[in-house]
Amino acid sequence: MEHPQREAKTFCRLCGGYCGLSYSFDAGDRITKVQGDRNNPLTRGYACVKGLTLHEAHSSDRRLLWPLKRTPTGDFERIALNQAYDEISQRLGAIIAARGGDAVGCFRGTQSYLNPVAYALQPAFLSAIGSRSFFSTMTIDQSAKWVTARRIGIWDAGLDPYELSDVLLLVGANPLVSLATANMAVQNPVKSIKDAKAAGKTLIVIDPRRSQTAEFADLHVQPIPGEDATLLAGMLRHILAAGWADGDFVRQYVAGLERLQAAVEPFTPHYVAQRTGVSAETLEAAARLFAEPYPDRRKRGFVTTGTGPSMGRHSNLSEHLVEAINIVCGRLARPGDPVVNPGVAMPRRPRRAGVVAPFREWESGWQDADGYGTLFGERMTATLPFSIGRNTPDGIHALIVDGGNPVNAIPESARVSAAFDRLDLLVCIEPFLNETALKADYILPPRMMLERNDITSPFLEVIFRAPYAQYAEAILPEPDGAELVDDWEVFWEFARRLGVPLALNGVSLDMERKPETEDLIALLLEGGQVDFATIRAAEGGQIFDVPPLHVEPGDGDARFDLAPPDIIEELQTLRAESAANAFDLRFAVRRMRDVMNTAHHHLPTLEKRLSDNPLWAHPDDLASRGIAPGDRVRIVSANGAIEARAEADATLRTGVVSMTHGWGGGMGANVNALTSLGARDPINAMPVMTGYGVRIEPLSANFNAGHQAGRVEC
Ligand SMILES: Nc1nc2c(c(=O)[nH]1)N[C@H]1C(S)=C(S)[C@@H](COP(=O)(O)OP(=O)(O)OC[C@H]3O[C@@H](n4cnc5c(=O)[nH]c(N)nc54)[C@H](O)[C@@H]3O)O[C@H]1N2
Ligand SMILES: Nc1nc2c(c(=O)[nH]1)N[C@H]1C(S)=C(S)[C@@H](COP(=O)(O)OP(=O)(O)OC[C@H]3O[C@@H](n4cnc5c(=O)[nH]c(N)nc54)[C@H](O)[C@@H]3O)O[C@H]1N2
Ligand code: SF4
Ligand SMILES: [Mo]
Repeated sequence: MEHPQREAKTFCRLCGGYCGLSYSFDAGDRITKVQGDRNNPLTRGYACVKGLTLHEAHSSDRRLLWPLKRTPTGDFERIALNQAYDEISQRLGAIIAARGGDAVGCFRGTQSYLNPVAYALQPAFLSAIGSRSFFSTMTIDQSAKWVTARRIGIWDAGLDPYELSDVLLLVGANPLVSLATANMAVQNPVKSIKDAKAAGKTLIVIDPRRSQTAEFADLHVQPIPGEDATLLAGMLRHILAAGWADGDFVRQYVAGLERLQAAVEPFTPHYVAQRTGVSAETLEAAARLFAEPYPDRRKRGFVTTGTGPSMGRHSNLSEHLVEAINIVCGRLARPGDPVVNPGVAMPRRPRRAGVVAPFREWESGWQDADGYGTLFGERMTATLPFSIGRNTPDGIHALIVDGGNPVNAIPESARVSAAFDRLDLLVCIEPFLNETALKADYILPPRMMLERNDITSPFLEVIFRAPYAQYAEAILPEPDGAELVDDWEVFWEFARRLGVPLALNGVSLDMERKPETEDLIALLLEGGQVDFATIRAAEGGQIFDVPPLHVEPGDGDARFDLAPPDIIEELQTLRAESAANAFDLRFAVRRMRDVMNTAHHHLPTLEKRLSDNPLWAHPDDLASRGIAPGDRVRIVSANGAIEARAEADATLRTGVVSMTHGWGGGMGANVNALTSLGARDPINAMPVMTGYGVRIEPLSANFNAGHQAGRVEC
């Protein structure tokens, strides 16, 4: 037996699971074992295959190891890092001089969210050059939550604490796979959900598919995808009609309930059943389980959502109705409730049981040439393909992409791809030649996570249901001969050359001598509840002993606005529209456990497990079309067509097919060839990625011989 010579603890930062990892190395410093760290107090030994194969990404023979510059012939050639910084800065300077700061944009992809220093410096750099052109994946994800927070108002103390909840209603969220559901314990998802069940929590899941999470549900409601707004309107109607609202709460904190009640009135159980495929009895049962008060005490627990409703039509209306149900049922944290995570790295802040008044920044603030404004300081990602290259003040001419692959990820790939070709300058901070990097003028490959000193993000620490943080030192050396960057350093180098100052956490950075990452992390944590040295010393992560915090009574008389005119109007539109569909099937989004969006599909271990993204369909839907599992099929939407391998999935509702996004860069097919930027929401430009109509056609064996699923444009 080989005895490990070195053990090291770190954590995976691919997703918000933040799984603690434990690495063993032999005497030659080769990795001998990777496992979830059983001693990690929060993640308790869990890690998925993505985390357990992280090191393969670091040593991948596809990894880019030095800066690349596009040549006039379209190839890439190596360029020295400082030369790249000089050239890019010079070009950025010229674009800013000619067109103003807004012409330079930055796109934050998923792999820079959990890199806190880069996360902070991206917007800091943009504001230093006078640009408002900050884009992130949030606005092609669940920005309905942002729209709703602003439109309905925010309860400062948040939803009912998960720990005190009797009932959880999940709409289109699958934390067992995604580890991404707000306000819930998602670390070590199987253990967490079993703990929740053991604690007596009732789980209701609304999902067109019997998802891994729905397997644990007390009630699984299986609607037609894309109809969440209709279903939720029907549920709210039922709750109000049954008298299950929290009258005292509503009287004190709510405006507009009567108008909203009138507007949901036409969503009768019969109408909802016809349109969503959910029977009146099931809708009633779900509403009762969630909302009916106990005889002796208040029922607690909340509705929360994932990408299912946020990617369908009327996504902002769906989210509004979700929050309206929470508000009407009074499912918000009350004075005296514990704040289970008062924070570790961030300053202590009181939580108040009160409303932060609605505020429509997209109407009152800056707007682009199409009338789209900003949300929480960001422009809308699905406007990017329209703004790129145009000669209006909102035009984007240079873009820095950090840890993302927008050419694949933004709907309607053909339009997005053409737009990116119009950029004067595209810079990607990216370790692999993804579809976006292939269009870049410069690619700056980053140190990957196991090569960086890093901390669980202070900005996102609220996701932990305990005052937890972990710091990890780099555990792998950089590959021999590599010339890599720290994501944050790119922004510092540009700012220095452009002669603009950068600030972090209110402190001006030294723009002459480059700071160390450690210094910047320390700066981020200034004012936090636990000092950096203490967090750093707690190897392997710790739940810190911060003084308990409880929700305080609120002050002020702000109210939630349940019935703003645009919501009432959208309910009328929804009710009037025809659910008729030119296609016989509906497409549903879904994620796979083994891959994170577009990243890392080609790693050896993952490639052995998954070679493509299949088209999942109910066995009956395959059989009735003469398709056998394994056959290749063409999937056709109103906007395009792709090919894929059919796979039978009896967990799906019949009439629904499902496929995972993020593929198509050499393996599998990109579902964004099916989607469109045509119909986008007027506030957040959210396109439709679920619930749209498709048909599937068998492909003849002949036609298909030897094909990997490629993208086919219609
Ligand atoms: N049709 C459809 N489209 C969708 C979705 C959908 O459900 N359906 N989902 C949407 C959602 S929710 C999202 S969040 C977006 C995702 O959109 P993006 O964030 O644009 O896509 P990712 O694949 O997550 O991009 C991560 C990139 O980071 C790179 N990377 C890996 N490690 C590092 C690192 O250490 N440093 C840096 N700098 N980069 C690294 C990876 O190689 C990869 O290219 O896609 C959206 N698009
Ligand atoms: N393994 C893994 N984990 C991830 C990611 C990944 O790619 N892989 N991506 C990360 C990212 S970027 C994000 S945003 C989160 C997302 O986190 P989640 O939103 O939890 O993502 P999913 O696991 O796709 O769960 C969405 C569920 O919605 C259902 N659904 C589809 N259409 C509809 C609909 O119209 N209505 C309803 N009610 N349900 C519907 C699907 O069947 C699916 O079970 O996950 C993160 N975590
Ligand atoms: S990708 Fe897997 S291992 Fe990494 S944090 Fe997420 S769940 Fe954990
Ligand atoms: Mo996402």
